[in-house]
Amino acid sequence: MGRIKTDDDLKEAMVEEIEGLLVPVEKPLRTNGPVPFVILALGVNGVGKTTTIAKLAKIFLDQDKRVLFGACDTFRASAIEQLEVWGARLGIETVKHRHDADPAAVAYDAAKAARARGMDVLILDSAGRLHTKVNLMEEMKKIKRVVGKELEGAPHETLLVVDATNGQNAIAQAEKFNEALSVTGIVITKLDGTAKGGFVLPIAHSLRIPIRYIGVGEQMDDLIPFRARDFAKAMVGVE
Ligand SMILES: Nc1nc2c(ncn2[C@@H]2O[C@H](COP(=O)(O)OP(=O)(O)O)[C@@H](O)[C@H]2O)c(=O)[nH]1
Ligand SMILES: [Mg+2]
Repeated sequence: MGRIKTDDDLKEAMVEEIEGLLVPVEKPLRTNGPVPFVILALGVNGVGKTTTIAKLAKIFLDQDKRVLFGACDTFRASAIEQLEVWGARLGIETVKHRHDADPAAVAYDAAKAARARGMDVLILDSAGRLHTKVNLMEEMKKIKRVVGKELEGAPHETLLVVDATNGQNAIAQAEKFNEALSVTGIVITKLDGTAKGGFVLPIAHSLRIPIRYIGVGEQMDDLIPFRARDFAKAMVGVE
């Protein structure tokens, strides 16, 4: 500790300490490989799944990839519509069924369509309601099984979306979803507000799930790759 003489020294030491904890989970999402590459977005209601899907799609479109959406949140009619609206803005088609349809059936059709139409990336939205009759985790497992049968190795990314403003609750969500569904990547949304995202430290330390992106707003371009050093600096509050 001899080298810490000023506030700035202390802050830099803290940044380095936190950065060291976060570096192991700084693993960018790579969608090159399996075609179509299938991403299943998971997370409880309101965390920002659908918005994040649109932002991700924008990133892939900018890489000249062909993207398809699957509207597997059939629980609310408005959820299907919301995804379609984003799709229309981006020029992306959405495979959908009726409201209340079996989400796995939508996933199946979307997987088939993605292959038939030569898509590079298929992104599946999903419902996030907990505590209802149909067990959410079982429903998500069924989606995974169905797409896995249709496309080898799919879903290639089981992406959990958590909301930074949920703090400790986000840790519980990560544990629960990971236990049931083997999460392969995390997106942390709403870091444009006052939330500092301190909850990622235990996630990084004990779950060791890669953090792919962070959401910093409600618009299409507000998704940036997770960088351990930048995140640590924001947590400590240094430029
Ligand atoms: N400020 C902010 N709002 C976000 C962010 N991501 C999503 N939202 C907002 O959070 C709300 C819920 O998003 P939505 O995508 O519908 O969540 P879902 O229920 O998980 O699909 C919407 O009002 C979004 O605009 C973010 O990174 N920052
Ligand atoms: Mg949604």
